[in-house]
Amino acid sequence: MRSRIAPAAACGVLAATLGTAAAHLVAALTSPPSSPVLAVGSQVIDATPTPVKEWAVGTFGTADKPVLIGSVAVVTLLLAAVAGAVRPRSRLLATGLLLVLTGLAGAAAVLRPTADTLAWLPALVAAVVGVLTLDWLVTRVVPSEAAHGRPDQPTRRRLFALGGTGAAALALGAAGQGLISRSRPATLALPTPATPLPPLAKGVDLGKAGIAPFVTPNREFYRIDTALLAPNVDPGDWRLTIDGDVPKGFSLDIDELLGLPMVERDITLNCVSNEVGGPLIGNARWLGVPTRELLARAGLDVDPKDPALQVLSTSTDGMTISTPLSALLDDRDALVAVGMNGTTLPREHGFPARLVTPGLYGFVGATKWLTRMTVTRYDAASAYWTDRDWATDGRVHTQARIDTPRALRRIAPGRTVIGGVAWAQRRGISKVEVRVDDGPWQRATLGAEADVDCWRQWFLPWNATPGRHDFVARATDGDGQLQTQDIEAPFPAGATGWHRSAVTVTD
Ligand SMILES: Nc1nc2c(c(=O)[nH]1)N[C@H]1C(S)=C(S)[C@@H](COP(=O)(O)O)O[C@H]1N2
Ligand SMILES: [Mo]
Repeated sequence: MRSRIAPAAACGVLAATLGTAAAHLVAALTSPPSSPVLAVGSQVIDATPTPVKEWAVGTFGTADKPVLIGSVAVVTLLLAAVAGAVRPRSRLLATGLLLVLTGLAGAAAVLRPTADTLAWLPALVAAVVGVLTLDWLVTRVVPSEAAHGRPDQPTRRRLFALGGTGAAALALGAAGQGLISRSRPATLALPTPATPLPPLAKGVDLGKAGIAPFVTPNREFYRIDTALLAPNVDPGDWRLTIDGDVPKGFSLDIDELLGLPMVERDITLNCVSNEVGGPLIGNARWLGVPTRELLARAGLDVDPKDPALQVLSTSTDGMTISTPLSALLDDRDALVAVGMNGTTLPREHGFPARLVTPGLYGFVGATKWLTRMTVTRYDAASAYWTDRDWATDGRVHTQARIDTPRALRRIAPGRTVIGGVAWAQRRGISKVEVRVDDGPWQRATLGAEADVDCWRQWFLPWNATPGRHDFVARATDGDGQLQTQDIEAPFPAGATGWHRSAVTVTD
């Protein structure tokens, strides 16, 4: 009896894998987010309690998504193994278990905020393929009980059935994934800005090795969002709607948006989940239309400073983000951006259009794949992160980060620099100080200021002597306010505290 359980469990795992792979391919052709993998993964993301999510982002960073999908896969395959293991005893029980699993995947897909009419189809495919494959595999692979009198397949045939199923799953899954991840070629011709920015002053980038470059290349720009699959928006189908408590709501297609006067702005964007010293920050030159202009066109006639008012923005993947209305109306030039460092927005960063709001963390001002901006009251509608207890006031805290020497590295003795970046969007940076070991605070040299909304590079020449050394850096903002030493975790309003680092100098 014992010898039947392992092969039967293997049949369960392979049947579920083939079913899931077939469903992934069907989803790629009909409704990609409804793939069982993506739909279940997205539901898990939305249902994950904030502390667990923070732990995952803190521990795995941008790899949080592969880790999530891997965990969901492990749980699913364990249950599939159970379904396989009981199959020789009870076909009803095994089939029932597979139907429950695929039924949950179907429910996950249908309940997504962006579900379309075919959302149920991939799960149905998974169910049919999974059940039929399990039936087929079990008769070929699992030794029969003597009473049944069926001659067993030779081992070679059994392995062939299992291997063939695995190979078919791999092929279908890879085909589906290939189709899903293939981006539409960006066919947007970016307009030239009506108000261009001059090229960056040379002094903004000090050119010191190891310090984050002043302009973050698009491919290195951090990516944070809840989308397992970055939406692949067809600009031809895309519209931006401005509505809510405005007299003249309107909507624009992509050509109309691109036809509006565009401005360029250098803005540093960072994530509220960034730990002190963390990597979730980047600086880019954005091209877009000031939100102020779009809201004015809607005939907005409210007190522009009323703190009870928000713009609830919505993305094509169903994300909702609350931004204070005042931040989208004042002179900071929050943008509906279509360009990033001279190209259209990369798919991962919100193609074809996103919000960028200087001075606010991304979760309250940087909606990607933007499609709707609704003027409303904070007490009338709540956004995704608000529902998960994050702060509504997402103003960026002043921070200095030590980029070089890299923490915990061994370096050679001699003349080097301690350096990094510091930011306090809207206020600017006036000073960065560094303390080595128990020495005095020393004032670092700053890169030129491009804009109060951009980070500044800084460095301090340092003669590295053998031994272990500790560094602390702290910034003072443009209003003369020293960065707080109080240590706060990212949740709920952004991390604070001074960045500390250490290296060992060896001779
Ligand atoms: N549609 C959508 N937009 C989003 C998010 C999201 O999850 N979905 N995350 C926000 C958060 S938390 C941040 S920090 C920024 C990150 O933008 P980036 O990935 O381009 O760096 O996007 C914001 N916009
Ligand atoms: Mo974020």
